[in-house]
Amino acid sequence: MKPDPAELSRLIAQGHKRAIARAISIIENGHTQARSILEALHPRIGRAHRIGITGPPGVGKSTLTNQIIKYYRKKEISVGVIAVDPSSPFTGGAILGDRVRMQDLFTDPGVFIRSMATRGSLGGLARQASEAADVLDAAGKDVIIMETVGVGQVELDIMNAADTILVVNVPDTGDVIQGMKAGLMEIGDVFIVNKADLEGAERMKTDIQFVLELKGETSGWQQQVFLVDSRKGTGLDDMLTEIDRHKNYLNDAGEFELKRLRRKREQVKSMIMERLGDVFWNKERSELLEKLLEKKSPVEIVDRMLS
Ligand SMILES: Nc1nc2c(ncn2[C@@H]2O[C@H](COP(=O)(O)OP(=O)(O)OP(=O)(O)O)[C@@H](O)[C@H]2O)c(=O)[nH]1
Ligand SMILES: [Mg+2]
Repeated sequence: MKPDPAELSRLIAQGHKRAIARAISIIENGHTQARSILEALHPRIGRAHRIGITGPPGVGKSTLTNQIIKYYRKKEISVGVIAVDPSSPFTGGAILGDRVRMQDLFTDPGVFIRSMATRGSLGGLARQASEAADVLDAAGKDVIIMETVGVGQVELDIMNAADTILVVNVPDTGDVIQGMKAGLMEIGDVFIVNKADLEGAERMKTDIQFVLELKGETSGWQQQVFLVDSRKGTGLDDMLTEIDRHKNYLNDAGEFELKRLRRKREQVKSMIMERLGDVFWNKERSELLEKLLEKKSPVEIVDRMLS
């Protein structure tokens, strides 16, 4: 059955869980239908506060996400979660563990949790995750959490879709400078040393603070480090207050709007690339490519095909 984009969008706007799931699957599978759905949803996109959570594997991002969801739900703020795992070609694995832990939240109509994994090319994943967040935004979720594991380029791209970025570390993450090299120090708005119950947490906090001070303040926002025990829930209040404070800062500084425009700009560019590709690769050109492959270098083929 082909869902009618208009009907699907209507259901999404009502927060219908199955319709949301359906739309995200369509986006994930790269169907051209995704275009009409996103187009129909467009007037409703742009309200949500998008929080990105990133950091090395196993630092407690999902446990923290769980706590953040509970905090917002107590305030009757609705939450959407997208857990992205760029390293796994299948949906499941580590995220299945998250699902079990988050089980009590699945029945809450104010919460929607979805995991996304790469299907082949990593290139499309960041855009798909961003579009999935758009769907949740249109569905009326007040807060959208995007959790992604790792420290690579794809993760940084995914974090581009967030308004507020939390960078999570643990006492034994090792070299803070490593995280700095990976670009995490640059992108983080709020730094968290999770597993504060473990030895060396204070030290880790001081190390990160030191690096942040070295770097200096580059915008109007001074990043701070918070010690948290996500399992017991200690240290969460200060961190959550900081997240809200960052949201207010973005609003006051006009950055919320700038980020929204930046996302839109990237989306347009990406869509143009995609459509140009669709138009370009007709039957004739595809056949010509096959013919040239054996004899010519890539540059020669490109020059010939674009001439
Ligand atoms: N001691 C301690 N353990 C914690 C804390 N927070 C989370 N953990 C444990 O750390 C392990 C990993 O937690 P997750 O929340 O799955 O970590 P994650 O960063 O989401 O992991 P990936 O998504 O696989 O990268 C689990 O066994 C948690 O129970 C904490 O504050 N203290
Ligand atoms: Mg996780």
